[in-house]
Amino acid sequence: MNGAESLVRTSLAAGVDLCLANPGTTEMQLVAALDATPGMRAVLGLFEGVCTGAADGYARMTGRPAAVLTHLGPGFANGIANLHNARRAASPVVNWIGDHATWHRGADAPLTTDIASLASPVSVWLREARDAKSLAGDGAAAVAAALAPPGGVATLIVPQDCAWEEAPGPAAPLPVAERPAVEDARIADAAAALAEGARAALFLGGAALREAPLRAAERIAAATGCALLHETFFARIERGAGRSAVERLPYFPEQGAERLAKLTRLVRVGAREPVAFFGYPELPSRLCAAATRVSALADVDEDVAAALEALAERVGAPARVDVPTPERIGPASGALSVGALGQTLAALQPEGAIVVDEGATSGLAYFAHAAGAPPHDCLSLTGGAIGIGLPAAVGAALACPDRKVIALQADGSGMYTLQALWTMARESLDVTVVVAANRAYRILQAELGRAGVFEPGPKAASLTDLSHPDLDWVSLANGMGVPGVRADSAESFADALRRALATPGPALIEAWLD
Ligand SMILES: Cc1ncc(C[n+]2csc(CCOP(=O)(O)OP(=O)(O)O)c2C)c(N)n1
Repeated sequence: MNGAESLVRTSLAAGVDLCLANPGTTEMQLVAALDATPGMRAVLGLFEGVCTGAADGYARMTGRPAAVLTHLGPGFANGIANLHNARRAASPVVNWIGDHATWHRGADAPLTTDIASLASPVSVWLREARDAKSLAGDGAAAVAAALAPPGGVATLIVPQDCAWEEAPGPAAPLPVAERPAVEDARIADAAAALAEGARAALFLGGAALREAPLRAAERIAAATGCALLHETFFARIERGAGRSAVERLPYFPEQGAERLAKLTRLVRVGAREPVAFFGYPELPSRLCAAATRVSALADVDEDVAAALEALAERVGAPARVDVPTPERIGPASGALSVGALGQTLAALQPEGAIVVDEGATSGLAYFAHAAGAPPHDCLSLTGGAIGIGLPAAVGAALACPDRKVIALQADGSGMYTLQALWTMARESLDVTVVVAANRAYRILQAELGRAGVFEPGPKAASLTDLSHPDLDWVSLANGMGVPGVRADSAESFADALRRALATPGPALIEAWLD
């Protein structure tokens, strides 16, 4: 077999059974190797950012990497923004980037690029294959590196001669590192911190936001009176009725700092210390007050779940606590406001839904309402690079074909990677897309105000407005094979949503906001 086939077979044996691809000439041997390897699924994305965002969504739901196949520096570069989000989500992803044959690089042909310099900022591991014989081993190392806690982006650059030359065969999978256990001193320190009661908080993120560790956190709170907060932008949280309703740290720095102001201790659990999303004049980067002592029970790459269990035991937590479920109110009526949209979506979403929230300013009301919705997962924008929502929904649907995926999608962000709709149609993915059509970069209009621009000039107004022409999401969806419908009242939105949720396959609702 050639090097390409040895790489693909090795990766499949190591648990990678999905390749999200946008290939070119330098990847033709790899493309053929996908066919030569039964069990490896290949899915085409019509823009590389769709492939990388889908790999992120897939990893968040499976804990396993997909392979992303892209074409030299320029193709790969189109996927970087969503790899940045994947990096922030600690999602395992394996990049295979095709490159010119080793001996052709010196010719400086048109697509020649310094791929490593593009890939290194988003990669925890980066290697350039040297020859066909070692390519399989490189592939095994890439998978192990992506899976090393807490998970990351591993990039393998594959010069085309390494793919086409003879290889000895696949390599064996490599062992994957375990999450290290937290030493006892940190459990003891956290227990001492929580003796401060309501003036202490557990700050939860990453692996702590799953059902079991959150339950342990609730037990700890019941025993100590500490507050429970979670990071504003999380990779994945398991929430809804019967599950812990931890409080989300507010986005704006003034509100975040105010929430944290009275704490004497903040104990991080799978989360980094909270900082302001942006720097503003007169505001500090850190959100915690200077007097607040910040410590770690467990860092993002450590065994967060076991640490919480050990802490629960240390503080004598009750064996179980019943968390009150917020009331689930019915669908809204009347005008289709952001609040009505969130209320209606939370009222109708089915049990087990995976909600990809890139709703931006239209997502906050939904998130509050959804605490009372049936148990579900919610994925958010971890790295601030907009354009993850629709691709991540593709990845989540590929990961979990038996669950309904709902993409709550702000219109401006959706336009970055709307090609994902085509992949939803082609792969018959069960995704209901709700486009929050406010026809503006609303958050930037708010940020203009924060910058002291209360009466934007014509240029500032035009650069934050999405009308003239209005986007027609129904036509955009239909043009990519996804049935689309517009709703302009709470009632018509509820009707459209009921229909979409009851019908398998992709559908798009353009929620024309007031
Ligand atoms: C890749 C990338 N490009 C640009 C930005 C800057 N940016 C942040 S929010 C935003 C507009 C968001 O508009 P929309 O998605 O419609 O949500 P809304 O604010 O209207 O709720 C832009 C352009 C960004 N965060 N990431």
